[in-house]
Amino acid sequence: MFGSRKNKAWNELEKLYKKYEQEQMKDLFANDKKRAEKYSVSLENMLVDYSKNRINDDIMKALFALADECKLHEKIEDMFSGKKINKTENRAVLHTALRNIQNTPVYVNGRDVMPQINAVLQKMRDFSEAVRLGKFTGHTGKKLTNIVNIGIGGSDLGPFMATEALKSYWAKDIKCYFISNIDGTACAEVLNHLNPEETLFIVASKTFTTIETLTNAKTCRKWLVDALGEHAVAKHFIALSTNKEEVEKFGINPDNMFEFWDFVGGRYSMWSAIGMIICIAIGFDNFEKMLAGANAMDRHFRYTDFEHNIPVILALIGLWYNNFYNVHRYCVIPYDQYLKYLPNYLQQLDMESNGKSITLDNKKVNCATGPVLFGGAGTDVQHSFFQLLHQGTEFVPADFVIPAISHNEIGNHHLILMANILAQSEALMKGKTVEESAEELKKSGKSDEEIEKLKYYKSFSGNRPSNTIILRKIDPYTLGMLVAMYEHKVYVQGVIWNINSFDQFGVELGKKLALNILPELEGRAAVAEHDCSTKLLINHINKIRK
Ligand code: G6Q
Repeated sequence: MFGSRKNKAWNELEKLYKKYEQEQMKDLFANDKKRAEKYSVSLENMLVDYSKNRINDDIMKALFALADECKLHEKIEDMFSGKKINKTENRAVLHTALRNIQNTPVYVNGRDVMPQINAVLQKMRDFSEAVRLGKFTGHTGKKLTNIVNIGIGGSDLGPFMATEALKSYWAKDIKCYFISNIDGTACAEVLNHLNPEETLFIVASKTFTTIETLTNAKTCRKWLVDALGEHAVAKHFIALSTNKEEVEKFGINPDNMFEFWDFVGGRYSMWSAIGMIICIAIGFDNFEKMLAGANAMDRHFRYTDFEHNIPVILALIGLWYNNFYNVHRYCVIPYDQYLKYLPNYLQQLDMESNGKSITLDNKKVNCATGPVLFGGAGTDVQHSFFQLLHQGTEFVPADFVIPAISHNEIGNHHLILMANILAQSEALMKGKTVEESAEELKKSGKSDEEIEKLKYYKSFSGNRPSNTIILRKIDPYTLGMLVAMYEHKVYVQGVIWNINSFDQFGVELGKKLALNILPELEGRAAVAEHDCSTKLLINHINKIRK
């Protein structure tokens, strides 16, 4: 039994796909000098140009009709107002309340959540300022200048991406480190460089039961205790969690715990206490600016009609390729070194949220859901996977993101960077015909024979879509806007596919199986019944390690 969307607008879009599939973007541009104006939208200093997509008015109209038929307005309201839209876990989804700077009440189970959110924000302000000012010191009285976030998944990727993105706002004497992987190398490589007297460990775990984080935290704790003694723990360890009991069991004083709640999903949690390392690095005032930027995007998303709504437009265009062109992949290319971890962050946000096959009505989906997302910083990636973007057999929709002003305006670096991003999206859209390629070869003095040999290799099909997102500068406010834009885009797609974007049971299966295999590797249990491949691999590893 299938249960996703195959409604009137969907059928209309299927027809439009057949009708317009061969349409060339370069013709659309040639025939409409105002196309870019028509298909671009802005919010404050952010401009989103979506004109280089395989769309026209009929298609956009049908996409907006699809959003209407899926009751998107209502679903947006459901999220903001605290309805339990995470149905499989019976939870509200309120990352937007974490940045609700208007402080309007938001109710969960009849209780306004804003007072508790504000109280934790105040506690975060006090603590981060105390660390930055050297008022909260280490056990031996030294300033805590090495800040280590121990967390994984949602408790790592957001804070890591944002802290790196805002590096030019870091306090001069503070350095930030991240330990996520259970691989001992992750711990060793960070601890090797640090002086325990100056190191603060932030154990970031919503559940406080995640094996990677707890194992890493125990290793760091031992490292600290070996150097400074048991009493030092209170001055060098804090916890960010929803689970007070487990935090206490681990030996962290509840006074050093910063709380958040089950209505904050892991991958949506960098706005909560999970953002502590961001606060310490850039200061609470800047952290608040990041919240304000996200809030500006929240209000835009909630109150703007779909025709001018950035997350809605991006979601619908993504869906157009995913479900009608059957292109189940897309890439995000930030042209800014500080944003280099944005694709890693978005991989989790998008793929963990929408990599689902069962609808909210408990049926199997009847259309493709979340696409594969990849990316990397431009121009680096132009010299790796862009070959496939330009000349591979299938197109990959791309988001190009760039600030107009760099934090490091050295010589003409930034102008070259911007020239590249613009050239790439133009080249992908226009392509180069075989005739143009032959003409170019002729002009460069090639013989007829050489032209024949090379003209196909040097031609480009073009008609490859992209969005270009221009920001003013990567500052905390702008970063907040950008991340919230992607969060909402993912939600819109989830609504249309009728899936729950807020659970992640797929991630949990592997965690459980690993717990069964661990004793077999430790020699505490005989190798049990597995498939013969897993058994062979376990036996082989055990033999080598003997
Ligand atoms: C995110 C997921 C997942 C989670 C990690 C860490 O949405 O739930 O990535 O963040 O598994 O979980 P803890 O924060 O509970 O350690």
